[in-house]
Amino acid sequence: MRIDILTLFPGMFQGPLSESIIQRARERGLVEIYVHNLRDFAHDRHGTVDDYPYGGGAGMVLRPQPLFEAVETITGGDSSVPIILLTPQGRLFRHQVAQELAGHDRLLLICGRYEGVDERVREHLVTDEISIGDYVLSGGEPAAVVVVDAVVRLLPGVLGSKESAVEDSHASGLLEYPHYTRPRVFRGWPVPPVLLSGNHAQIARWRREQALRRTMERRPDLLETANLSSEDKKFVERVKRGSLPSA
Ligand code: J9T
Repeated sequence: MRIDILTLFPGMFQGPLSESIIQRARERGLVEIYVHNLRDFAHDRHGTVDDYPYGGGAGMVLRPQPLFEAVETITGGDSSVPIILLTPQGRLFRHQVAQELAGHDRLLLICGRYEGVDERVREHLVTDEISIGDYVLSGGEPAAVVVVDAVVRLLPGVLGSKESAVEDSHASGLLEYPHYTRPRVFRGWPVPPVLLSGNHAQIARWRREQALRRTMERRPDLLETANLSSEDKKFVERVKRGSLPSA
């Protein structure tokens, strides 16, 4: 996959996209990431990319010209490349959206500024608008990093079998079960004995039940759309009726 990022602050990507799993994926040629400075597409010497809002008001608005020309140059007119604006007004970024984006050969992410982007960019240039949650950021850059990370880890070959994305929280539609490592007892707090039992069927069942309980408690909305077996559903009903002790 190739990902292009259009931003006024290329420096904000240097650290986050050059470490850990993303860096490893880049080194192995599984993803190419190019960060472009929007100012390079301005026409004047000062690299002006914003202007005052018509009708008045606070803040500046990103002008359409640099954005249109940058996108046209970067895509070379290929209309199959999704042009994604990161904005609090976009559709909510969830696992399903990450999966959908991971299915494309290329993505172009545009980082907007908090003040705004000329509406003609939304209407005639952008093909998708994504929000990473119900809060405002100073710019779309941190949101672009979130999208790149979530998408890259879904690309074939990026994760090894041990870190497989299939088992990730949200891939299953449920929150993850609790994890423990050594020591067996830390400051008097023991690891649940079932995990030391060596009984793999019992461990798998305990983990599933923990994931179900945790999702019920913290994100009951996820339970509505999760893929539940008839055994899962029976367990959820028993917990709801209070016929099981709390974990
Ligand atoms: C300027 O961009 C934002 O404030 C932004 C972008 C994507 N998601 C958000 N929740 C905010």
